[in-house]
This record gives sequence, structure tokens and C-alpha cells, in this order.
Amino acid sequence: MASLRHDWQVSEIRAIHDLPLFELIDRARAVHLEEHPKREVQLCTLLSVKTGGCPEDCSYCPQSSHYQTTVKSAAMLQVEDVLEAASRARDAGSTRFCMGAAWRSVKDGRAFDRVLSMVKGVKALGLEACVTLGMLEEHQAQALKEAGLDAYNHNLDTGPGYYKSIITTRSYEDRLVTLRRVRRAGITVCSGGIIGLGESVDDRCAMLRELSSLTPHPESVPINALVRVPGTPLEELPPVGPTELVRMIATARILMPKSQVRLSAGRAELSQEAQLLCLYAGANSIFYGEELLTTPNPGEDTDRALIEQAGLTAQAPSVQSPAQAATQPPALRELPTQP
Ligand code: SAM
Ligand code: DTB
Ligand code: SF4
Repeated sequence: MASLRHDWQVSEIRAIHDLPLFELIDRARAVHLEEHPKREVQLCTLLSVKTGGCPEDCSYCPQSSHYQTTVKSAAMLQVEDVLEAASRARDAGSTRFCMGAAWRSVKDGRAFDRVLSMVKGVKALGLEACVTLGMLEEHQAQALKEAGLDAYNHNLDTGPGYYKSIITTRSYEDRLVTLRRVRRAGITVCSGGIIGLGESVDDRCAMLRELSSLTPHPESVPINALVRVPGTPLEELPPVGPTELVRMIATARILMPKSQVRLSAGRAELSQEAQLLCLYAGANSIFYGEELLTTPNPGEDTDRALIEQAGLTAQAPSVQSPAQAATQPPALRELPTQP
């Protein structure tokens, strides 16, 4: 049984991260098989419910109002439109629906009430509901919990020492405070980061240290490769190499054996072989659907083929609502084939 540690030091993490690649993969694979023996991949669909015009200056983000990108700001989506998209995602085999808003923080009022209705509606469809809305107050976390929210995504993004080089409008501690509020409200934590922001390998390991020091570990850990969007300050950075991503995923798997490790943004630029290696080395979740929030992702057909070719299956939802029990088709986990 892999032990759950919360006291990993950066030097220890670095030693794991820098192992000869196949040794690292062997170790991660062993942990993965022990904790996740079912050969399943969790499919999560993203939807941007409020796009663009964000006051934060996150250097990687096409939705920040500080940069000129092709992303157009849009009014918040209507609940019915979101539920239609969620229903389509469910029919395509997704089990978690994650709604993102380009907000610095949640404000009480009509927009937040609408998010609460979206969460209730997504739950009624039998999907796991996740949102990512920026910073949260305690009572807002509680309201989300009461609406039925399963998970809150709030990434640490990078190591604490590099954070200020990427974002100046909030602090690392602000992020950690929100994560504590989410945990205290009884919502599961989804928190990870991005590689390819110009950080050092030690910064990556420092981020993994922060994530693995959270007690309990985040239930899900998205590992994103930077999507280099024209108009953002990071557009000219070199692309993340596939082995860098594999190393991050394998190290995350070893440090946080029970978590869902999600191979997140950046797959559109990654070969099928590299994605398979990530799944072999410990990733057991992907974003599914042709768009992330504002940037492309491989389409559902492509991912269905990937999963099938690897002999994997799509994971069943961890939480079943009564509505789902009533409406779930018998062989839902057999991914639907295209007409
Ligand atoms: N505004 C909220 C926040 O920042 O917490 C929620 C939405 S924000 C777009 C969610 C996450 O997307 C960010 O924390 C970051 O990790 C990721 N992200 C944004 N732009 C990205 C990019 N170009 N490449 C990779 N990941 C990105
Ligand atoms: C996460 O870690 N990655 C997703 C989700 N959580 C919200 C977002 C990726 C966004 C990539 C850039 C875009 O599509 O705008
Ligand atoms: Fe805003 Fe989130 Fe983008 Fe930062 S990552 S600019 S907070 S939408």
C-alpha cells in the first residue's frame, strides 16, 4: 500500500522527478496500478460560463483584460444553455462537468445565484459538478456545497517562489486561503498547475510540494502544459516537451497516490504516443470535448479512439444522484460510438 505523505521536501521531490525516465515511470506505474487498478480514465467536460474581461493579470491567460487576445468577452451564459451543454456532454460519455468563470472572485448576487442554479441542474443530470470561479468567501463555499457541488477547481499554478513573476494581482496565500475554505465546506479540492511558464524544475517541484502538503491531498490534480496564446506575455515561450509532462505526471502520481491526476491543457499539441505515456505513467483523467475554456482540445472522436486503442474504459461517476440512477442508460460506460 503506497503511504500518504504530506511532508515531502523539494529535494526529495526533485530526486524522484530527475530519476532516469524509465525508472520514474516504473515507480509511478506501480503506485498507479496499486491505487487505480481498474484501467479507467475519468472524462471531464469544461464549459466557460462567463468568458473574458477578467481583472487579474495571470500572464498565461487569454481571458485577462490586461492583454489583447482574440478572446471576446461575453455575458454570462443562461442556465438552460449550460444544462443543454451538460446533457450533451453526459450523452457523449463525460461524468464530470466543470464550469469556469473569468472572475477574480465571487460576488454575491444574481451572477452567483445563477451559478448555484447551474450546479443544481448539472447534479440533477447525474453528473459530478465542478466550478472554478476565482477566490471564494466561506459563506459562498457553503452555498456551493448546499447546491450540491462536488469539486472546486483552484490551481496553485506554479511554485510559490515563481508566482509573482506570473501573477501580480493576487498572492499565493490568497489561493491557499480559498482552498482551505473549499475543504472546510466539505467540497472536494481540484488543484494543480501549469508547466511551461518559464519556471525552473525546482519551481515545478515546489508546486508539487505545496499540493502534496495539503491535508488531505487534493482529490484531483490537473497538470496543464501552457497553451501559448498570441497576445499574452508568454506567447513566445518554447513549448513543453513531452517528457517534461510525463515527469510531472509521474511525480504527481508518486506523491499523491490516490488522487485523480488529470492530463489537462496542452493535449492538442501533444502526440498520441506522448498522451498514452502520460496515461501509463499515472494520469487517469482528461478534459473531454473539443474546447477547453477558450482554446482547442482534441475532439471527442479522437479521444474515444485513444481510450479504445489503449484498452481503457471511461470511469463511472463517483457520486450517483437519484436522477442519474433513473436515467442512466445500462451500458453508459461503453462510450457511445459515433453515428
Ligand atoms: N478565474 C478562475 C481562476 O483563475 O481561478 C477560474 C478560471 S481560470 C481560466 C482556471 C485555470 O486555467 C487557471 O488557474 C490556469 O491554471 C488554467 N489556464 C488558464 N489559461 C491557461 C493556458 N493558457 N494554458 C494552460 N492553462 C491555463
Ligand atoms: C485546469 O486546470 N485546466 C482547465 C480547468 N482547470 C479549468 C482550464 C484550462 C484552460 C486553458 C486555456 C483556455 O482554454 O482558456
Ligand atoms: Fe482571470 Fe482566471 Fe484567467 Fe487569471 S486565470 S486571468 S483569474 S480567468
